[in-house]
Amino acid sequence: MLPHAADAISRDGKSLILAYDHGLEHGPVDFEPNPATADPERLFELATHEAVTALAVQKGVAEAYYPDYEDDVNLLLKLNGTSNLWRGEPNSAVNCSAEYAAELGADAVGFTVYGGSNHEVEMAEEFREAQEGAREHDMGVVMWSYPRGQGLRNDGSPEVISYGARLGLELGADLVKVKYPGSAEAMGDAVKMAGPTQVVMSGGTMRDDEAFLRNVADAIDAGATGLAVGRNVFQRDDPERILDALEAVVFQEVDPAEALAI
Ligand code: FBP
Repeated sequence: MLPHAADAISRDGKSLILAYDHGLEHGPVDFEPNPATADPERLFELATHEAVTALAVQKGVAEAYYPDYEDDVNLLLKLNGTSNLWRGEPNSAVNCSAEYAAELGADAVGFTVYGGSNHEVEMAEEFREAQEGAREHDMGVVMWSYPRGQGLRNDGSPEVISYGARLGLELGADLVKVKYPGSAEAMGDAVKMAGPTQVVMSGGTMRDDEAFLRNVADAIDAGATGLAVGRNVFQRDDPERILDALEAVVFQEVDPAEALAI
């Protein structure tokens, strides 16, 4: 297989990205189910689990904690992000440059694009700068492709999610992260639209272990290369257990019920 720009944050062509930008995007409320996870150190420790191929964080968290983990954790530095304290048409502030991400030791950069927002044009222009900066520094590019905003009636529909996956290819992402469109068939359509851009599903809120793993298994069967997950792992009382099961489902393609019994 030819090398892929996402290889630095993958294992055998698959990715399990632990997302931990929630302190910015949603605030402390996301740490309430498992208060220990307000401490970024807990997440860096979790990211040393063999299943995890990269940890996605914002600049400030990387500056403070990554120096102690650079040998054990692959860094996916999120370049934009905005708090929940602010209301308005979906948009995201660029908080970090690709150049500074490279200085911090990032293996890849992450960038949210809200296709369909009134701010889509400026976000695509900002993505261009991030993507080209990442290419100069040999870092992978992960797009959080979350179409939403005034122009969209149903941002969770399979058609819109496929369009979001396609934006990843068109704008030059190596990996595009989309919400699960509700079925393996719809995920297969999104994967087709993304072509060589790998598709990973987003984790969503915490719920039943087996139902969650079943969606992951269906997404993999449909051609997705893994997932980027936050709350569905770190909000659990025993996040290591679900990481063990995810490792079996994503990398060994073990059936979810069996993976939970390991
Ligand atoms: P989850 O797995 O917890 O859903 O996290 C994925 C993610 O993309 C995070 O990186 C981000 O903080 C959050 O979802 C944003 O979700 P939303 O924009 O839907 O509130």
